[in-house]
This record gives sequence, C-alpha cells and structure tokens, in this order.
Amino acid sequence: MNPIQSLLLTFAAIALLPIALATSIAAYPPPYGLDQSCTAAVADNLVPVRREVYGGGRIIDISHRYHPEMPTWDSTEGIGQFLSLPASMKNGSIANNSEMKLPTHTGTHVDAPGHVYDHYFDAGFDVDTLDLEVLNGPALLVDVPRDQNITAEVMKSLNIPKGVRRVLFRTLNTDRRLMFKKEFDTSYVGFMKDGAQWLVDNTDIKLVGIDYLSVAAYADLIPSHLVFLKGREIILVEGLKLDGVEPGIYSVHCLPLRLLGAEGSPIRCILVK
Ligand SMILES: *[C@@H]1O[C@H](CO)[C@@H](O)[C@H](O)[C@H]1NC(C)=O
Ligand SMILES: *[C@@H]1O[C@H](CO)[C@@H](O)[C@H](O)[C@H]1NC(C)=O
Ligand SMILES: *[C@H]1O[C@H](CO)[C@@H](O)[C@H](O)[C@H]1NC(C)=O
Repeated sequence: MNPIQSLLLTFAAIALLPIALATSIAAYPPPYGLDQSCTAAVADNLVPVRREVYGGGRIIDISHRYHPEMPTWDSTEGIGQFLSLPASMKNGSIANNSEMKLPTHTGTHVDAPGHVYDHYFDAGFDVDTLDLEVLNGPALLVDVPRDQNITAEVMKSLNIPKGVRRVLFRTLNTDRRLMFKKEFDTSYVGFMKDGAQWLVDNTDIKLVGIDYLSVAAYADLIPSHLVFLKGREIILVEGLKLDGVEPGIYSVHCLPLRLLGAEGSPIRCILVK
C-alpha cells in the first residue's frame, strides 16, 4: 500500500466511525414517543424544544401529542407502536421516511356525520366535507359541573348565550388527566342524550369540543352521537387538551386532514388569545 492509499483508508475509517458508533448506541427502530432524547443528539446539543404554548402564551396548543401510550377506545394498552420507519438513513436510504397506522378516531380528533349514520357515510359525508368556518372562529371555553354527566339540566345551568357557535366543554376528564392515561376509562364525562338534545334545540352551538375521546358519555354513546350528527351541521371535536387554560373567549382554529371517505380524522386545534 502506498502512502496515499493508506491515507485514504484512514480517512474512510474516520468517516465511518460515527456511523458505527451511532448504530451501536441507538436501538433500531428508535423508540418513538415521549423520550426522544438520543445520546448522540444531546452530545451535539441538538435538543428539540417541545411546547404547549407559543408566542409568549398567545397561542395555546389544545391538541394532544400522539405517542404509543395514549389511550384508545376500549383498550388497556394504548395505541401502541403506530409509527414505523420502512426507509431509514441508518439502513442506507437517502432520507428517513416514516409510516403511520392508527385509527382515525385517535387522540385529538374530529367526527364526521358518517361516523354513526351509514347512509351519510355512503353518501360521502366524510371529514373532507366538514365546514372549516365552523371549525375556526370565536369559541367559548366553559367548565361544566364536576359531579355529573352533561344532561339537559347541566346544559341549561351553563347559561350559554344565544349566538355562541363554538363551545369547548371542560369536564372532570381534564382533572382526572384521562387523556394522559394509557388505559381507556369508560367512566369519563360526556353528553347524555337529553343534554345533546337540549344543545341542539336551545343553542346556536355548531362546534362541540370535549376533553376525552367521545363527546357522548359511555352510557349514552350512540344515542348522543345520533342527536348531534343527525342535522349534519354540528361538528364534534374530541380528545382536546384543555389543561391549565383559563375559561373564556378565544379564537379556535381546528384543521382536520382531508381524508376522502373517512368519518374521522386526527385534528390539530389551537386557541389564540
Ligand atoms: C435495517 O437494518 C437493521 C439492522 O441491520 C435490520 O435489523 C432491519 O431489518 C433493517 N430494516 C429494513 C427495512 O431493511
Ligand atoms: C358519567 O357517566 C359514566 C357512564 O357513562 C359514569 O361511569 C360516570 O360515573 C358518570 N360521571 C359522573 C361525574 O357522574
Ligand atoms: C434518520 O436520519 C437521521 C440522520 O441521519 C438519524 O440521526 C436518525 O437516527 C435516522 N433514524 C433512523 C432510525 O435511521
């Protein structure tokens, strides 16, 4: 070997060293989820910032982070490993490309009329048809009494003025931090059928937001959904993160994915002061 060849080999070895090191310290695929801290990243001072508020508190993120231990319907296991990495730089691809597989009604999400009405589903009332004007605009965040589900009586007691079109209902679910628990909990607070009917008959509310996976109490699951979605005007946003937000008026902004044919979609919602 001449000196130039040996020099080139040395360079090659040095260049490959970080790759070998990275491969030996990182599990493959990496554990997506809460702990994203990677030894190599910390060493390089490459630590991403994760925020709940932006602009000094002017913008509040009321969506939950998707991670394997977030609760999912009727399961004690959480959503599990929903991301995979079919193409990765560690395996020689030019870029990392993840894939996801998860129920559309996971985490902070929206329901379209086709969710509980088969003929609406067949007719195409999917999340792509939801009115963005309803999903964006002035909204009221209210606390509901903590000792019962949302009945007609509770709705009446809230005294929500006529003209209010978007309401986010904060309940005992937030106090119990149910969205942060892996195990699905059927005792969450939601609308009873008569509460849903009262809202439809006596208010102008078109956006109903709530802080667990369903606006309807488990005991009245389908009846409440049927009442809300029958007119195809009311949009249901579920699994909101309303922790630590002052009650009051905000501007809400919610954007679902344009999933053609889907009766549900993950949704990103923010409040702007
Ligand atoms: C990527 O490389 C790892 C480690 O060699 C291997 O276990 C894994 O199966 C590879 N994945 C793909 C998609 O090629
Ligand atoms: C709300 O209803 C559920 C059943 O759907 C029940 O388990 C729960 O105790 C009720 N919550 C309150 C606060 O009454
Ligand atoms: C994706 O690419 C980046 C940059 O090379 C790397 O740091 C990261 O660990 C890769 N992920 C995997 C699993 O290959």
